Amino acid sequence: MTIAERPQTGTARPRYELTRWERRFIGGHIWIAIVALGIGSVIGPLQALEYSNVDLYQYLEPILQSYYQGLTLHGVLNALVWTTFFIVGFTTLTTIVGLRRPLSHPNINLAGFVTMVVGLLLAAVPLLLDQATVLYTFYPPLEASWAFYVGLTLVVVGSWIEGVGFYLTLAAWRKENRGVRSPFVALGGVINAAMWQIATLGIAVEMLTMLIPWSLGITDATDPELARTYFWFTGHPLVYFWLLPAYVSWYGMLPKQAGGKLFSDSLARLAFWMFLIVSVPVGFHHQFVDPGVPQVWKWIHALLTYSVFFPSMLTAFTVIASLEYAARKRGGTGLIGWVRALPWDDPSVAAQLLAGILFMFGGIGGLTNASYNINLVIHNTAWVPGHFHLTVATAVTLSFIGITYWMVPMLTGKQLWGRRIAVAQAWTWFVGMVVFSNAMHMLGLLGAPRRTPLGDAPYVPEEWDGHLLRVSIGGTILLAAVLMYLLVMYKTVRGPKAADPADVPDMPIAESLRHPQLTPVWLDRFKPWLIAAGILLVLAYGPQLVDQILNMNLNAPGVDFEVW
Ligand code: HAS
Ligand code: CU
Repeated sequence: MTIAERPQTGTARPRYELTRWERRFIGGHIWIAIVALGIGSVIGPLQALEYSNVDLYQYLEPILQSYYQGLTLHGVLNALVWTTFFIVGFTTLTTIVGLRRPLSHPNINLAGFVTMVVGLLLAAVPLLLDQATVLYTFYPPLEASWAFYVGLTLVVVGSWIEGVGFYLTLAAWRKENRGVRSPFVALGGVINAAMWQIATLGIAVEMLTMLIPWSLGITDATDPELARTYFWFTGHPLVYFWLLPAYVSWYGMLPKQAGGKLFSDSLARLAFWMFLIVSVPVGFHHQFVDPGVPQVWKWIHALLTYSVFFPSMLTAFTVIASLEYAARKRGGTGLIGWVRALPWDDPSVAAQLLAGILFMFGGIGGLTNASYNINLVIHNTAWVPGHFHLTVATAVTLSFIGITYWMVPMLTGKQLWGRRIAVAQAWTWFVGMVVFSNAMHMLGLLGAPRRTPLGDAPYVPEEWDGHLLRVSIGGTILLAAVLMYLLVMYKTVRGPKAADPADVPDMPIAESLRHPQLTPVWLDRFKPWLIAAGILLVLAYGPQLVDQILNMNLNAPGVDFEVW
């Protein structure tokens, strides 16, 4: 048998049956994620309505003290909790089913999960008590209770521990399958876990050496500039930590769901390795206006940001080629007409296609942000939330929602409830986000600041009016989309078990057009990429970081929003 005739690793049938423990363990992550998304997203429209002077916060006073407490909960629950718990749960699934073997050290993964949950509970207390109203970036000198910092640190540490569980499982698989290329769906998640461990070193140092001692009163002032540098060391790659699981699905699953194959296994891997190398050393593109960072480092990071743009361009090309292949197989024709032949009636596919379409615009906005001189126009304006609602809140979140449309039925042994409502849910999200994010981008260009309840601000120029209203309308449409999603999930989980096990979806795994065994071996090895990542990181961050540490100025006392 030639290589090309061998069944592709990870795609072979029969279905890989998860144990009851595995289903419950993964399900635990996903359940927490969806609850966080549910609460976090319902708060979003409160902010959007504030833009047209509809103040619902006044009715929520005993629960939410202020716009900023709501904004903090919205950002933390959606951007940090929903994403992290979903990603770790999903990666557990792709590791197990992708490799067709159990976790090699399930107790390590369990310990990681428990640590994440303890951290979440600890952070939730001050968040709810209005003692951590510091927004999701928690920039000092805004100061939160120590429990918030310790809690978030534990969530990150827990995700590291689970990451170790993934490497050990992949290593065990490799030992059992010498010479065989690792299945892409499993490898992608493990590369993301490795990238995350490098990336979160920044926030770990920030927490341990600055924020935790400061919030405990061990030091009485802090250095906001150094804290920002540590934060963005992690904060930028954080966005790719969110994005890469969606890419695992777009490359490794969506082509199969659409009825086709992955156009190129090699390009998929190359994109992931590039993310491992260039995701981290670009953080200064969030600090273009920071006075404490010299211009030369800002230029270097601006240039490196263009290089991290590249693997997403590779992705656009490869994923769209895979989709075109699928659509033409289904009888689609025409230069663009083939798009209609994709299975738009499958909610999981529709959600991910719509997520991808909006990501094209989010990506263009990203390039705008990264351009040092143009960034000065949009920085700290409503443009920025416009950008990240296309990226994390659509490309990522709507893709994850699409994934849950097969994953939750798979984990619970049930059929998806309300397929048509789920399709409508994806479209509602899409429409709501088009209205919302376009208005936010426009407001940003007109100079409207971000993180500000604009409706009742004394200085609102007339030309903002229509856009402010569109923000509120978009937010309300999004609220409908969130509620539809929660309804579909609730009804699915509460529904009866599928009578025929064949009706329960399996994890879709796309075959590659060209056998993965023909993928060059250097695209299947961690070592060279990890070394390259380390070297680039030291070159791009080392000197400036050392300079800021040596010149540390602990001179900013803490403030909270009450004082503001
Ligand atoms: Fe960003 C600010 C630059 C991507 C998230 N970004 C943010 C913030 C967040 C965020 C949360 O350089 C705000 C942080 C804060 O609170 O201050 N961003 C970029 C660049 C990219 C980028 C260059 N961002 C993301 C992603 C995010 C995200 C992804 C979340 C997941 N961003 C910036 C900069 C700032 C910034 C500056 C600072 C702004 C400031 O001044 O504060 C690139 O990685 C984007 C590359 C993307 C593409 C698009 C490729 C298209 C694809 C779609 C294919 C289509 C399909 C569908 C599959 C090149 C892959 C086909 C469908 C059919 C029907 C056929
Ligand atoms: Cu960034």
